[in-house]
Amino acid sequence: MGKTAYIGIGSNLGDAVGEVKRAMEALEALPLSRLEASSSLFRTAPVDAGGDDFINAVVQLSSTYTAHELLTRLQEIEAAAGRERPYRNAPRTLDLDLLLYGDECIDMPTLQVPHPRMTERAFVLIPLLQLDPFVSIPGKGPAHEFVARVSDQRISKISAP
Ligand code: PH2
Ligand code: MG
Ligand code: MG
Repeated sequence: MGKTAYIGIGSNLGDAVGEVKRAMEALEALPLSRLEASSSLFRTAPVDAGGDDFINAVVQLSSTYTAHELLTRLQEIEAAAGRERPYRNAPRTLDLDLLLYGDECIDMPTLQVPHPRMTERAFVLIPLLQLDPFVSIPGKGPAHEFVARVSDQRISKISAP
């Protein structure tokens, strides 16, 4: 059923572990989607951002939403978690990013897929590759080819598997 979506989850404000786990439950509860897999939770150093370490994870959904509909659902879950946007890359209770949506390439002001910075971020690549070591990024190539370039970014697994 539907397209394979990968969603990046991040939090570095408040109960970050709890926020990420609750976000996974909210994503599991979405209609028109099925949660196929969840990565481990990782503790990661902030990249181009201030504040505390982040907790990051990636989930795989199978979804029959359009990409924009799914984006709206993600924004609703962020808002329900009390997400505020005082300035760019401010510490956040919850950030949900649509990383990949099947083989779609979307470049609109409201939505860019694949996520334009995902190949530069260990906190996206490492959990993503845990879910699918062979995943390919449309227009860019196999995700694993980018890992060596982010080896200076601190990331450590904090939960099973
Ligand atoms: N998100 C950002 C900017 N920097 N750094 C880490 N470690 N994790 C994130 O989720 C993150 C970030 C913008 O959304
Ligand atoms: Mg983000
Ligand atoms: Mg975001």
